[in-house]
Amino acid sequence: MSKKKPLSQGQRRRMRANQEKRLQRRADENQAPELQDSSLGPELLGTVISRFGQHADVETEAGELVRCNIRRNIQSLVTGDKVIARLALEQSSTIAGVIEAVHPRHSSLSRPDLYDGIKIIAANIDQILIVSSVVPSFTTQIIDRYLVAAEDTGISPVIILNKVDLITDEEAASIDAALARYQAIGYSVYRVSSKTGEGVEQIQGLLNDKVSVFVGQSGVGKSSLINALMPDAELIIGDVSENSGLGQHTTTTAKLLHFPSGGDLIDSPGVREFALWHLPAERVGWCFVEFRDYLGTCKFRDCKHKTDPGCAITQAFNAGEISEDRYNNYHRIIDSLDEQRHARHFRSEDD
Ligand SMILES: Nc1nc2c(ncn2[C@@H]2O[C@H](COP(=O)(O)OP(=O)(O)OP(=O)(O)O)[C@@H](O)[C@H]2O)c(=O)[nH]1
Ligand SMILES: [Mg+2]
Ligand SMILES: [Zn+2]
Repeated sequence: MSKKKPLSQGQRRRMRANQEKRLQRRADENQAPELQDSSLGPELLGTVISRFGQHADVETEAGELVRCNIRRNIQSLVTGDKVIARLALEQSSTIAGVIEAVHPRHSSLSRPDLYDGIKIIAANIDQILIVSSVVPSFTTQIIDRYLVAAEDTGISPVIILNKVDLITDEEAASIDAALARYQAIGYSVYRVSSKTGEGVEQIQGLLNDKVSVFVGQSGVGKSSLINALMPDAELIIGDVSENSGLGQHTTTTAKLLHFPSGGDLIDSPGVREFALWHLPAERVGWCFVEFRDYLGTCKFRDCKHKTDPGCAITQAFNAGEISEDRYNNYHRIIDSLDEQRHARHFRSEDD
């Protein structure tokens, strides 16, 4: 196997820009005939199941799945969006309709991306299932980042540890301790194995009548878990690379599936890092739920909750009321906000 030299940021950016141009050109070519009003039927209500560039698969209220073009005036369209669509009266290509408008969202989960700005992962969701596992690696840092995002949007989170069949005796104690810390601050934690089926039934009970999005690092087994919950889903699952130990980014676009006993599941592509620089530092502090009682009681209003004198958060940490792991992860997030904002700033000046 040949080792490729990693691309520089500039190279990646140029590749990406070219790719986007190509995609846009293709979309423009594709769009022509379907957009004429006379060839379209009446307005229908639908749900976006998946989005692919300039197209989206929409499920109509009648349960029909149609691939649609997206009107150019639509700024943002993601899985879970409720839309108004019109179907082509005569189907001349694989594109069977047009999305005309998007209904307001009651919720959305988003993350900032260095290249694309704020990226919305899915819309109209009721519950975020944060999936983690020992393979590729168990890390509370990414769990805490997702918890912050969930608290910020007000969508209730649940923590799921998948692949419990792979936990070694050496790892067990520290993982149990980490999960117990989350339970102590009020989060629900579930342990499952999509391979052996252990714990899967308990997850089933969480999903009825809700729209749940599965998020987490690539390779933790989000798609595998959905397959275990819904054998008909037949989602493609990937390998965890033996070289890098990381997931292969198998799922490339979010997809909505209907759960047999009511409720919807959204599988989402794994991330390597979940950035939060769209949030002000103060908001991040508020999103650490166990900090809330102390916020506003520090001596200085602009307290960084670190070495500042009279810091109520640091006092609570020293008194053992805030865990070291959460305290450290909070500061990691705060430090990264500055770095990532700087990187983005640097990038836009550079363009
Ligand atoms: N041993 C074991 N392996 C599992 C389990 N669940 C998933 N895997 C394996 O983990 C690998 C990754 O699974 P995926 O379901 O593709 O992971 P994902 O989170 O959807 O990854 P992305 O789509 O890249 O975000 C596959 O090789 C699965 O077979 C489990 O409970 N136990
Ligand atoms: Mg997947
Ligand atoms: Zn403070």
